[in-house]
Amino acid sequence: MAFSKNGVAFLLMTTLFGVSLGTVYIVGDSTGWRVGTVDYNKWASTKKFNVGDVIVFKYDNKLHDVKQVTHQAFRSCNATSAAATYTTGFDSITIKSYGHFYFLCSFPGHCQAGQKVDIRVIPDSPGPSPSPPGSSPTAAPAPTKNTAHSLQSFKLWSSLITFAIFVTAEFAY
Ligand SMILES: [Cu+2]
Repeated sequence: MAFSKNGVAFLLMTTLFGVSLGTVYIVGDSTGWRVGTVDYNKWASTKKFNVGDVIVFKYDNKLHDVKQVTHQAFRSCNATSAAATYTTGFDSITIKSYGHFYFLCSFPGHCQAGQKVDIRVIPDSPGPSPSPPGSSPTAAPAPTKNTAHSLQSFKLWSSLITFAIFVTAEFAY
């Protein structure tokens, strides 16, 4: 009985921790932010971004940069009126709201060659989605649960600590 109680608490805490910590995504995973090597659209399509997650751009800042732009500028690879510019070579951007976040490299030709990424952040559960009869089915990309190796160990670690605390607390009685 004590175990199942612990189990429930463990799951609960893990969930809470998981939500509050968010996930860290390194754009392009081990390759990072480069030109001509990673299909960033494909990369992003395998992820389920949430508010609180952290997007990390890792790159050689002599060769690349990161600019946040509008959808239109993203499509045309126009970096002249960027909303934000990052140039450290290791830029962490925390997602603070839902929506699309468009990033590109402003070095000549890089965006055109595919160094651009659309970070799409949508709520976890669609909720009571009002789908009017006869409406065209929304072509939502299949949420492939490929949660990547993007610092998953971080989450695991916090879960283990939580579990340890619970075990300790149980023994204290
Ligand atoms: Cu570049």
